[in-house]
Amino acid sequence: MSSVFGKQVSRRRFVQGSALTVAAISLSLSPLAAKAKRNEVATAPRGKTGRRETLAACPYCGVGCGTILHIEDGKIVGVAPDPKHPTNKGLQCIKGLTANEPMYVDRLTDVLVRKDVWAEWKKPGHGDLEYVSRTKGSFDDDVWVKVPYHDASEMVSHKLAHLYKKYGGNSIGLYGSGQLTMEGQYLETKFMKAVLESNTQEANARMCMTSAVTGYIETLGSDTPPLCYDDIEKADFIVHFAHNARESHPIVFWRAADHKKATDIPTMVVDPRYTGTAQAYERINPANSVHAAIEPGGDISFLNAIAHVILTEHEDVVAYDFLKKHVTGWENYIAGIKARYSPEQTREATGFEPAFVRKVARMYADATRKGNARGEGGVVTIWGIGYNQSIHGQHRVISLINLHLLTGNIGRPGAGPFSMTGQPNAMGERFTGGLTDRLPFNVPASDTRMQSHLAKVWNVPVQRLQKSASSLNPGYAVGMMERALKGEVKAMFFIYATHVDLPEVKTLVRPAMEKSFIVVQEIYRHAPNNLYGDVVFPAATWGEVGGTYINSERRIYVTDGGGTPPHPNCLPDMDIVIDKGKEICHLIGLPAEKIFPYRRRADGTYDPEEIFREICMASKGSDADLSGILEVEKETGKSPYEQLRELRGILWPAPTAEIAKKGGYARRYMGQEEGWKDRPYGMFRTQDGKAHMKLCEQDYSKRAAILPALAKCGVDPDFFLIDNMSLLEFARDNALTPEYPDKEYAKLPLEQVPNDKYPLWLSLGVVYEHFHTAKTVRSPTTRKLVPENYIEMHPEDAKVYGIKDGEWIRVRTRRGSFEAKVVIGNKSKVKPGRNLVPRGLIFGPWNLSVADSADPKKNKWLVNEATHRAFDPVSGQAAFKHSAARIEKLPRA
Ligand SMILES: Nc1nc2c(c(=O)[nH]1)N[C@H]1C(S)=C(S)[C@@H](COP(=O)(O)OP(=O)(O)OC[C@H]3O[C@@H](n4cnc5c(=O)[nH]c(N)nc54)[C@H](O)[C@@H]3O)O[C@H]1N2
Ligand SMILES: Nc1nc2c(c(=O)[nH]1)N[C@H]1C(S)=C(S)[C@@H](COP(=O)(O)OP(=O)(O)OC[C@H]3O[C@@H](n4cnc5c(=O)[nH]c(N)nc54)[C@H](O)[C@@H]3O)O[C@H]1N2
Ligand code: SF4
Ligand SMILES: [Mo]
Repeated sequence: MSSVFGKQVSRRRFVQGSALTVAAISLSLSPLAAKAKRNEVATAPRGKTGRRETLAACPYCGVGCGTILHIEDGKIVGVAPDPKHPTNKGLQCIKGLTANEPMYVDRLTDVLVRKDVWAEWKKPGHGDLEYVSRTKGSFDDDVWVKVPYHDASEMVSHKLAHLYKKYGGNSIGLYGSGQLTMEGQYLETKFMKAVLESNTQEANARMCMTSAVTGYIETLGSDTPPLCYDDIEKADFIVHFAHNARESHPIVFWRAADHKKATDIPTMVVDPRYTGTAQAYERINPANSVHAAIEPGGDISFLNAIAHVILTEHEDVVAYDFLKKHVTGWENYIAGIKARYSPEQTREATGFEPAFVRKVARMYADATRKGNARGEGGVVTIWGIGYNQSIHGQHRVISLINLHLLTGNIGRPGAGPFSMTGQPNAMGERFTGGLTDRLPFNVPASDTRMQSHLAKVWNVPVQRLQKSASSLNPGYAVGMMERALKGEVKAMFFIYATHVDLPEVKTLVRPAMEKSFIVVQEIYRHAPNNLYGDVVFPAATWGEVGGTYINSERRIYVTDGGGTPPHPNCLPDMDIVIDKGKEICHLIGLPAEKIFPYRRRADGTYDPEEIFREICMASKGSDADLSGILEVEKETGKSPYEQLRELRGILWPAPTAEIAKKGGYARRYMGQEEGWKDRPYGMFRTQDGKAHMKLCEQDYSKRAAILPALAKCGVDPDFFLIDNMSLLEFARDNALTPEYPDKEYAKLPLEQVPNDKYPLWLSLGVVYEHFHTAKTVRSPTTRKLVPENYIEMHPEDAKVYGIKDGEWIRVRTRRGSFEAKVVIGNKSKVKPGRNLVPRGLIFGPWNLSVADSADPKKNKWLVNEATHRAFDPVSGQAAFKHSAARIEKLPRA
């Protein structure tokens, strides 16, 4: 792939080249891929070799590619794209195609308990039930004892039941995952909110998507991307905000690039970096491809300025009729935009010349006119997670949706605001209520109707859900760590999520984990969570366990586990949660068998499809109604998973049999859910049925007022953001970032920069070849392609600093530092050398954080030592893109 990526490939051949390369890889990986191309998928064993094929969703990004697993004697020997799957149509990227490789290295097969924790438990009366290990920070063999699963599980349940009784369930936290199956996530919510009465339930989705979640809810009333991938091919203008789609969501990018190539539509990439995404569009047609190289953090001003030009120069595309009928808040919005957001007024924040903003606004208006004329198409804005990861993330999302509402680019095919999901099932996490203050089926935990309904379905007194809903977890994921550091959170589960994904690993997260009782579910022996785990349970993983995922377009799809876990100790994550749930129910006097009424199968595991049926049943009547799937089962005898396989996924909601048979709803709002007679809302999902506009402001003039206080994070150990939420609100309301570089020092040689100055923007994100930090770095193919931590730097900056391509440097912020190899330009000898950064900004992947070694004594690439814990006060999302940094040369060559 890398030979195609970022190198000189003709415009014409680029898209074809990408596709052909992928097909070639898939064929070379597995001879059966050719078979798959002929649309034959057998799920039964094939021949004497015990070789068979099963269907699966890719375990990595939120595109949600359909794959076919080739399994031989219990081992997954190849992964091939599913040609029948409507998402990827027979294509996949290198990560998905090699997803089997990391299943067979460094696997954890023993249940591990820290020796001192086990010794304490073995004391008469079980000793101190609040004992936390003194050996944390190391995963050396000699600090552990191997314990039978049920003994370790019993100990954990006793300790948690003790904490529940003494401090209340809210003292127990959980950090879950958008990579876990929906069935597992749903059970976590039942376990945390109904059994433990805890609201301290968080997930890595908090670092990823929640600004999109709260932005959608605030404007449209529901956490729902209202469009689907097919709208890409109907759009007249595709815009990406903080989205390096070519690396992060390659199949979606390839679909958009194919569409551009076929129809010559204009595109815009709004990103401070000249990314591979922006470069590739330009290779297709430079005349209608815009790269808006925005000043970091200036997006709200840019969007407002586009609105200003539309209002003043293209008023014909302002959708006044639609606004009057279906939208509130637009008058105030328009008045504020006209008063404060002309291209001239926003020049400093965006870094753009007014003529450039006018050009872009004209493109937006022209596409809107085309869409209006056809009754289909217009503008599709896709935003990445770089966009959500901001202290004013929710306001960024609202501003983007404002522009769609203003111009009526919503509620019809081929137009709309499209939030890409990061992880394969981050939407499942949201759908099943896997976050603080949320319940399953897209409602807040305070929703009394859903509380009563779920209490009945789950066989728990409604008071338990009331209790968890009224318990507080201020600051969400970061807040959970601050509360743990203060001693309010006493225990935390880590399930399929690593703590190194959080900001301030060294100054916040690890100190918090040292103080708490940590229960880890993991697949790798040398995963960073094990360093701080008191107990570690080995899990079976993707390809070995069954269940469903929801991708970015709301498509629920099934993964059929077919591989054999490396050891009988490795249980599905879902099963470990059920076991804990039942044990704790017994200890605190709840009817375990009624709350978790699931039968074990012959092999001792639980059947995820049984949980999926419960989810469909419980969702009836909600915004996320899936009960049509059960009606189809009644009518036809086809099980829910069979339906998902046959249709290659169903887009939620699917409230009736007829709709479920059609594959669910591709689009939402403005009556697009045809045939849903009991639709529980009007044109939008808000109480009044209208979309809500709100002008979000950006004002840098006040930033000096709060920056000194925010600079205390990670430096002053007594400073907690959960006690200073008004600071975050102020920063949010003025669309600030947690810190700003001391730019006046950016063009000076390193030795002339005073020690307390941080002249550069530091931005951290993803690289194409790796998915997060655990699997692709263990996969030989992808590890070889990008083996080392790197940092992109502008050639002029490098010259001033006396740094050469390929040299190692240390990047330092006020809170911590990491090492990386410098990449200069597209011709760098460091792989991959794909994106170009502007002067004054350095960018690195977070994916290689523990690829050198997770052991703190050796680990030098841990980027989240340097990041800032500040988060959006409503969405809870941290600002991984906006730190201020300085650099130091290292002696290594
Ligand atoms: N290869 C690969 N793909 C992945 C993942 C992975 O680990 N590897 N992870 C998945 C997950 S969970 C996620 S969340 C997504 C992430 O996917 P993306 O959001 O596309 O990726 P990022 O690299 O985090 O950030 C996107 C861009 O935001 C830009 N940016 C930074 N600051 C600003 C700003 O102020 N304004 C604007 N407009 N742009 C800015 C950055 O320069 C960067 O190019 O990828 C998913 N897909
Ligand atoms: N600096 C910086 N930090 C970031 C980001 C960024 O852009 N910059 N992005 C953020 C975003 S968008 C996200 S989504 C998060 C993602 O963060 P995470 O999703 O937490 O990252 P992973 O590296 O995938 O960690 C998954 C963990 O689960 C383990 N695991 C793998 N398979 C299984 C399994 O089947 N069962 C169990 N129990 N465990 C398993 C892995 O070994 C690993 O330890 O990171 C966030 N952190
Ligand atoms: S990582 Fe994303 S784009 Fe690549 S194969 Fe998997 S789902 Fe598809
Ligand atoms: Mo993410």
